[in-house]
Amino acid sequence: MHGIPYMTEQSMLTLINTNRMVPPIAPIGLDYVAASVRKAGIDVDVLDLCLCDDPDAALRNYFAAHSPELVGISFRNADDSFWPSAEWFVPALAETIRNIRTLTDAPIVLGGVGFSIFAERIVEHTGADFGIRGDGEKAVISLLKELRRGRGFERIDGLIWRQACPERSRGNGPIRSNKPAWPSPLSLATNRDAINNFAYFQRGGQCGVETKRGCNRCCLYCADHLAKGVTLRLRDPAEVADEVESLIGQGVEVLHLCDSEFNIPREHAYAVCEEFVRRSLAERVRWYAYMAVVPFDAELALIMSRAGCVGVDFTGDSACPSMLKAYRQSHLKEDLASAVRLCREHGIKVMIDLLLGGPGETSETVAETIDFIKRVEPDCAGAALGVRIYPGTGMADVVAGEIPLAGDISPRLPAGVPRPVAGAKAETNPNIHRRYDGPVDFFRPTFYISQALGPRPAKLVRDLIAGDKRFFEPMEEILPETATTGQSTDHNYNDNTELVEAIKKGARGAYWDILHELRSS
Ligand code: B12
Repeated sequence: MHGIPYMTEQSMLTLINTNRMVPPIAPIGLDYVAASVRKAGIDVDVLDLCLCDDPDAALRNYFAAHSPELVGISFRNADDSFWPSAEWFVPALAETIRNIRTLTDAPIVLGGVGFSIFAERIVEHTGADFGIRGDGEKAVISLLKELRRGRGFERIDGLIWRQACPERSRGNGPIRSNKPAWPSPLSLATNRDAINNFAYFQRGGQCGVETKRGCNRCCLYCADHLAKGVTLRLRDPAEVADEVESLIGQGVEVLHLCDSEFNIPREHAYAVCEEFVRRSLAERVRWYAYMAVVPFDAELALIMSRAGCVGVDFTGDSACPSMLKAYRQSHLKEDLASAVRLCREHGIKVMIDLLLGGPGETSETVAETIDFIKRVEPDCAGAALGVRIYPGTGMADVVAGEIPLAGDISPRLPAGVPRPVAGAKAETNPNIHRRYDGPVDFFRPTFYISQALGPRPAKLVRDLIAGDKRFFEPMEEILPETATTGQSTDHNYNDNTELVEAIKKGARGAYWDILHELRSS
């Protein structure tokens, strides 16, 4: 628990961070939610299981001394979204909830990005009483009020709840789901003192800040609209800078922005940087961002570097025109080259994230991408293989065979590869990769790898990379004939001990930057 010692007998809300993946990432969502609840005059405790050596003991000790009215659990990653590891975290969440049920009678509400993507399914699967899809700051306050007063759950934005069943104390009827509100403009507390951010900086190498929420793009595979909404909800740049100063005051020297794409919209990114420059923040903090390849220009690159930006991870996806079209990206391969050049000119390190294996990918399109990336020379490139198929995304539609692809991919498939058939069953779809049996269920880690890449797609990609150290390569699937015990070569940050050790020895920064330094030295 952070900040509040074991003194209060009665807290109104207890927030629990369940994400124990290492290197650890600070539960920024809980920080914002706790601040908002406190501002409303409601007592709140934060029990951070990530910073506890023994989470079971921490839970036991905490609930032996406290009787909250509501327990809120943050669930950031439903799975690691990485093939071939495909680790699913929902069973562990269900286990934690079962454990908490033995310690308290308080109702349990879930929230977080991973939760929001699969909200109803997770409530159903784990037996939680409630969930909040989307922003938690206001919704959780409304839930506390309704629990005390009218139980008018249909009034709470984004709430997933079980309709009451008269004969049972807990609502056990059908699961109901309210629409999230996506508040705009977005204003958040800036104190960031509900969790121990400095401990995360020491163990995780960086901390996070949001400059906005939501994304108005419609990339084929992306699930952001489910958790953050489709409208851009901007924060006042001065508020963002205040928050950065709070984190600096806590000893944090490196940040990773938590926007899906910092440069959308460009004007807002520019305004945030201007405010950072006005306050000379670059002298005290350096930061990294995820960005779209466009819009990006010399003026933005210049102000970003003056504002303290030291590294950008671009959503490149591919450098092959037909794949960029299939993924519904608005950039061209030439834009990738320009983005890398601009970063170089302004002293910003650059990573390009690739997404290989999507609908229509062939060995030729992969070769075209890898060859182009080699020529434009970013500091590094993440060659992720396999697209996580999320429900409610274009990928799910593609698999269901319900809508045609943006680009007509069929003619590109080599002879002998079956064409996607409208209405074809997912179970017989040869592009689907998963590690579970039974019906295909996108709730569980399910990936798309174009079967045109053959029986050993990871080997194909690795062969094309041909040992170029700038690339994070996909690990080969662990098949008996291909199993290796060698060191990881990918950029999966799920329980990445290589990173943990480097951070222990003093490395700080975005994980790709730390890994790149390690692997190139
Ligand atoms: C930035 C980011 C990163 C950065 C983090 C940098 C940092 N210092 O924080 C880096 C690059 C390190 C990273 C790593 C990973 N990430 Co990431 N990341 C993101 C990103 C873009 C933002 C997350 C974030 O901080 N949002 C801001 C906070 C404030 O929002 P929030 O957590 O949702 O909280 C709000 C609500 O959810 C709610 N809420 C939160 N908790 C609670 C609790 C209660 C009780 C309530 C009521 C409400 C509530 O209220 C909050 C405020 O409104 C998201 C995508 C996105 N747009 O969200 C992916 C995302 C979360 N990451 C994802 C993944 C998979 C990972 C990795 C596992 C990848 C990997 N295999 O290496 C690792 C995990 C690292 C770890 N240790 O946990 C996935 C998760 C998908 C899934 N299947 O669950 C996402 C959604 C991206 C994606 N679509 O693939 N990530």
